Amino acid sequence: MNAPSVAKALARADSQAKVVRAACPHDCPDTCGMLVTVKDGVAVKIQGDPSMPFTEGTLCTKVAFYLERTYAPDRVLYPLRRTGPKGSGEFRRISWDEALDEIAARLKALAAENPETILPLSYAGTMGMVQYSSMDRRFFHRLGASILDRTLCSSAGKMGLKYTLGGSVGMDPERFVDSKLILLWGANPVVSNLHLWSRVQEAKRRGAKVVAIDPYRSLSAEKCSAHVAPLPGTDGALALAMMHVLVRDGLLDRDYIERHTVGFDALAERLKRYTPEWAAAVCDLPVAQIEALARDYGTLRPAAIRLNYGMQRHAGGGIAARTIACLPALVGAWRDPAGGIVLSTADFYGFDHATLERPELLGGRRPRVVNHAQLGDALTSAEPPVKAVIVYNNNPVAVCPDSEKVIAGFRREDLFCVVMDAFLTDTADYADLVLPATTQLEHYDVHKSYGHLYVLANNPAIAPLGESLPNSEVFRRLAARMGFEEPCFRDSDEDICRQALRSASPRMRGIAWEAVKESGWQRLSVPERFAPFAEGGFPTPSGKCEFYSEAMARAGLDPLPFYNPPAECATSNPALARRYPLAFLSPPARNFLNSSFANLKRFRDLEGEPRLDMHPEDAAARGIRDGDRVRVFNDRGAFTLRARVNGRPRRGVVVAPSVWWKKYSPDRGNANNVTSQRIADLGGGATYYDCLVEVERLA
Ligand SMILES: Nc1nc2c(c(=O)[nH]1)N[C@H]1C(S)=C(S)[C@@H](COP(=O)(O)OP(=O)(O)OC[C@H]3O[C@@H](n4cnc5c(=O)[nH]c(N)nc54)[C@H](O)[C@@H]3O)O[C@H]1N2
Ligand SMILES: Nc1nc2c(c(=O)[nH]1)N[C@H]1C(S)=C(S)[C@@H](COP(=O)(O)OP(=O)(O)OC[C@H]3O[C@@H](n4cnc5c(=O)[nH]c(N)nc54)[C@H](O)[C@@H]3O)O[C@H]1N2
Ligand SMILES: [Mo]
Repeated sequence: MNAPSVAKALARADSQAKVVRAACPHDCPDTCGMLVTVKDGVAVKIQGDPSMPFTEGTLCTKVAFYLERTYAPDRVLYPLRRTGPKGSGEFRRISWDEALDEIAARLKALAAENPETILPLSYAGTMGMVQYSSMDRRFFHRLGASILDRTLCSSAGKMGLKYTLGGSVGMDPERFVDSKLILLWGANPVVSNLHLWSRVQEAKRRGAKVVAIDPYRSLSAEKCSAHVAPLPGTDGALALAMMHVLVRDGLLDRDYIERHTVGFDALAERLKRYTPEWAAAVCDLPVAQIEALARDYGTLRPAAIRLNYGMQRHAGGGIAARTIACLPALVGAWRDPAGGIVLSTADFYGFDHATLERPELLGGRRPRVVNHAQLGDALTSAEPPVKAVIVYNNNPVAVCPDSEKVIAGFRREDLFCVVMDAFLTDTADYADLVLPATTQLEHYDVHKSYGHLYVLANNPAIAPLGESLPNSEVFRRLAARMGFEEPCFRDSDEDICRQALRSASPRMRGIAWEAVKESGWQRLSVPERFAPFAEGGFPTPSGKCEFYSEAMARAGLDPLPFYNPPAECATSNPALARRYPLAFLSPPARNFLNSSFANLKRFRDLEGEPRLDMHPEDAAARGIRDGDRVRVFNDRGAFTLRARVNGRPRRGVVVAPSVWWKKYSPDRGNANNVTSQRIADLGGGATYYDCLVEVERLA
């Protein structure tokens, strides 16, 4: 064909193509609107929805290639039964009937004895309400299975904010464009919150000062106006000293404090001991830097804080998040839509979780609760033992801390293990049965976000590949086999979408499934220039920002902010720190999404290989040169990677961007071979970044 006729043919084909409105399912604050072009039943193009105000037509480097994930050659397309030993990854194809019959029979037998021996293992592989937490929750509630406390990511900080602000609420991320001071506190938006980063850059162009607070010179920190690099886990001390300066120098909004906060006098008294000199020693920062940061925070208006979860993955992470969340009320930053703090916006939504999950199906039973961050212990020493796990939306062998224990659990011959996934993950290798899961292009869902204020719909663009099924359908079919007769087990996915949005919350006014499905997205019913707490109205018991928390006092906790140090550091545990002097961080890698995408060659090639960023002095002291193979180790385990002596981490800190699959890593190890199962001070949260190690050069 000549050029004009090719163009004509394409135009004809284009006219037959349809465009489907979808939502990115990944565990990321941006929850993007997507447009999927489908021709002859095949998805041929994916793009950011240009009409969606937060997405603005752009997708990240990962999801822009989501079609490669959906059509990946290593997709699991049929139910599989393991043929080799646990961990071998050897399987043969079986039918759905064979798989489901066997699962139902095994679960029935266990439930007849004690349903608590059954444990669901799911996390955030997809964030859609249907595939994340609906039919599955109903199923396990009805069964009376052990309850999983999903603490891997955000529980500590979430709890800290709840005590202080009343929930996962905060400033509208879209308003960062108008801020004059932005603190990126334990946040690396270039990597993990791209559409906030574009707002931060715009603010910077308009003259804002942007400060990164991070022990690591991240891709974001290197583009900021200033970089403050405290020791990991010392953020609470830094915030206390900033507050000390604000009070000492009278850089306060007395009127806001008077009207919208509780406990200022007690806080001011408490702060006397937290001088900049004290914090300088704790954080290993110059006193002048702390003074300057506090002065900027007390004088530049409006001031916005983007707090992210990195800083709360420490033993003191909950209290640290609570402490930082006190800052905006002291200076009245909440008065302006472009001032305040945001860790998560999730609690602005009023989705009907009770209807989605049906806790009443427990029928008065109160099954034991298993902390996800302590899965290794649960699988190796819980009483009664865990005898069956159903894994979906989760890759625990790669992502849970203290992997050697986790793997010891998954290796147990007497553990019945089902993994539902689109890929043969590190965890799937230990499964007795693997069930093929659909990707986001193949099922319905409805989404909220923890980084903006829109509801999104996901319409299926294509039919399920192979014999893959949505999670909801697997649990629907299992429920039928188990003889669960409650009508909720027959709800369709669209029924569930409808139920999710049925809500009395005023912010959900005018939002219904049929409309969102059509438009793809809808903003919560809040003003465009939303200043949620300009006039107070915090969702705390007092309705105010609680410097003093009565609820904490009642729970036996210190009701005022205080410094809660990491468990693994020189002051908390000097003997450990002598053996393992380096603080180990394993934050998100740019081209992976937790462990998702890490099986796909494109993204592994972009990341290169597992690497350890080091400070030159720490490297030199160990005879390590750039490019050397090194071993990271502590009492919990060890793994191997390539040293990059690039000065990105501050002295005393080493950083391994994560989460790599073990089977694609040297010696089949990753960061979680050294992380611990210790939980944080609040919310039972995981403490991945509270971890001391030593590093040695490999010959
Ligand atoms: N590309 C990509 N995007 C992601 C993810 C991913 O894996 N890849 N993960 C998603 C998920 S699940 C989440 S929860 C979110 C947010 O995920 P977070 O884990 O909050 O990640 P980041 O925003 O990258 O911020 C982490 C930064 O915190 C720093 N940090 C670590 N410890 C401390 C500390 O003690 N104090 C301070 N001040 N800083 C510290 C790290 O050096 C790092 O630069 O990102 C999501 N987005
Ligand atoms: N060392 C270290 N460990 C970490 C972190 C860290 O920073 N450092 N980050 C932690 C954080 S913040 C988080 S949130 C957790 C994340 O832990 P997880 O939520 O387990 O996230 P992923 O590793 O992405 O694994 C999700 C799996 O779900 C699958 N999946 C996706 N969609 C579906 C679906 O519709 N159905 C089914 N059945 N499966 C699906 C994906 O293919 C993938 O294998 O990891 C934690 N682990
Ligand atoms: Mo997370």
